[in-house]
Amino acid sequence: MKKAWWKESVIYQIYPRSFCDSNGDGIGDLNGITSKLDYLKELGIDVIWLSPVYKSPNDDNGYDISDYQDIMDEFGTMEDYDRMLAEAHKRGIKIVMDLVVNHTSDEHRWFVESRSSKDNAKRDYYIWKDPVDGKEPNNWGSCFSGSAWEFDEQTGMYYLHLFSKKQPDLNWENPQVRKEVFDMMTWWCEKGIDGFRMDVISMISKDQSFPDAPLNGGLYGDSGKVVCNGPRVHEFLQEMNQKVLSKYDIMTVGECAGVTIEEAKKYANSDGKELNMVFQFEHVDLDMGEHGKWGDQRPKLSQIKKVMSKWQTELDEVAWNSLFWCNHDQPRMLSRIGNDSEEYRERSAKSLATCLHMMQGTPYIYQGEELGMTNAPFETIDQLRDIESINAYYEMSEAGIYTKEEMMRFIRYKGRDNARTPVQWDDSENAGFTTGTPWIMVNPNYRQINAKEELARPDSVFHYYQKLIALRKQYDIIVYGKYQLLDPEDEQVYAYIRTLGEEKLLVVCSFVKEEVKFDVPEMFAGKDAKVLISNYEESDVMKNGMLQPYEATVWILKN
Ligand code: TEU
Ligand code: CA
Repeated sequence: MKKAWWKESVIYQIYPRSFCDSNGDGIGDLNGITSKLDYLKELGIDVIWLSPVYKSPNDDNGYDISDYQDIMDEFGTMEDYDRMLAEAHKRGIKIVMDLVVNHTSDEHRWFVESRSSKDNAKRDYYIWKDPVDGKEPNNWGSCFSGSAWEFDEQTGMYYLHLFSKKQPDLNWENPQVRKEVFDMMTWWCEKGIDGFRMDVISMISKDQSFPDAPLNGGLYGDSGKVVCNGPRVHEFLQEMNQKVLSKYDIMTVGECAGVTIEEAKKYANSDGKELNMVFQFEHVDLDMGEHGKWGDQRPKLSQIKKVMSKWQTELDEVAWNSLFWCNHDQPRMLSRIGNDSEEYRERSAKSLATCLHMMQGTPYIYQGEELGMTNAPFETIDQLRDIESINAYYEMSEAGIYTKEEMMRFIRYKGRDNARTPVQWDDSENAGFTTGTPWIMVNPNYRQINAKEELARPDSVFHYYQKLIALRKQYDIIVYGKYQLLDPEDEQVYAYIRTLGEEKLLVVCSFVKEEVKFDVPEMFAGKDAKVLISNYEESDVMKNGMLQPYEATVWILKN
């Protein structure tokens, strides 16, 4: 397999609003990030993926961009940005920017012009349609509730917005739009950034017949089903690759909602014509309810294993996987499929981490995951900040699909704000995140769970992550080895083998609080396998085949 720096890197995602506030206004900012670079260096990560920091009216926390070449007021200035980039590079840390080009903000000057008249030169930068029988052009729903079409009085036409109505979709069919986007990307590359994470890049090419979408139990058509992996998406990405990406030594990861294995082999093919890797979402979409995202049924471990293993084996040698449990759109995995109780939180966090970080692909850590941060106990709707949760709460309850109480329960389990509570730095007021009033509540468990405490204790979750990251750099087998799942039907233990040449790795992670039996595979039984890492001081597995609660242990065997 071809080696590459981005295959051997560990990436850390920063959601700037919630990371660290340097000036007491309650909002995380760039200088806050700069002040924590030494912390990240100590953790050992190689790359930061920075969620959007561009100018934005913040309808969707920066994913609605009004100027791609300027910095959001609350986050600081371009000078602050340049300093952060330089300080990161000084420490050998790379920075990957979030590229949000499926849509802009409705306050972007392109849209302001586009909506001004039917014959404006930028009219065709966005997707405008006449009403059909006085109504929306088709049944598409927005990912943030309601119709995906907004009627604009001024010209009597609808524009498309797959997300909020303040996020109009760009018209990628227009070569001028593509040129603007590519020029903007080049500008950032010339500045010296190290790559792009591409927001909903699988949605940029729309079927020009704009067909209705299946209803799937919703009030509107499930537009995701018809806009993902559209007819020209690969053509557009190949053009982007030729005109921009191929000219720089950068990494790219496409956020590809609705991606299948077959599609991923195109997006992230090792021939390098499009992107380096994709984010797929099958493993975090297993707990979808009857009406899409909202529900609180935990997925079964066997389902998770099936999905993860499919991606591990099918992309092997053809494309490259990204590995993640958490991001700013997902609840904390520790609360979702792990155990966040006081008694088992740490073991469970380490078990989840081991399970993911020993796989083939590039691992992503979401801020606070390395501290074992958990979901937050949101009780009332006014504690929430996320447009997705707030809109869904009202839409679902008003339509009589779920009660408000049910929606609050689902939001507590799955809402995006779980990931967006401030990073817990220490046990002082507001977890040391800000000296002011935080823009979103701090998780009250910060007195127990915080970076200061984690850094001081050698057996903490933080130090465990540090070790996992270091191991990946020491052992090629962790990065490149072949993956083979053991016991697919077992609902308690996730175990697999990695192989590279003569070397073998055995990864065994318990997902339960009971002691459970594990059958050591023959190739390891009675052999002189060395423990690489474990969340217990001693493992009994090789002695009597018993796993302790949430035990995770990895053995290496060199023939
Ligand atoms: O997310 C795309 C996306 O598919 C989400 O709407 C996802 O379905 C949802 O968050 C799951 O709860 C990206 C960004 O990651 C997200 O933060 C933005 O809100 C969205 O695009 C629009 O830019
Ligand atoms: Ca601030």
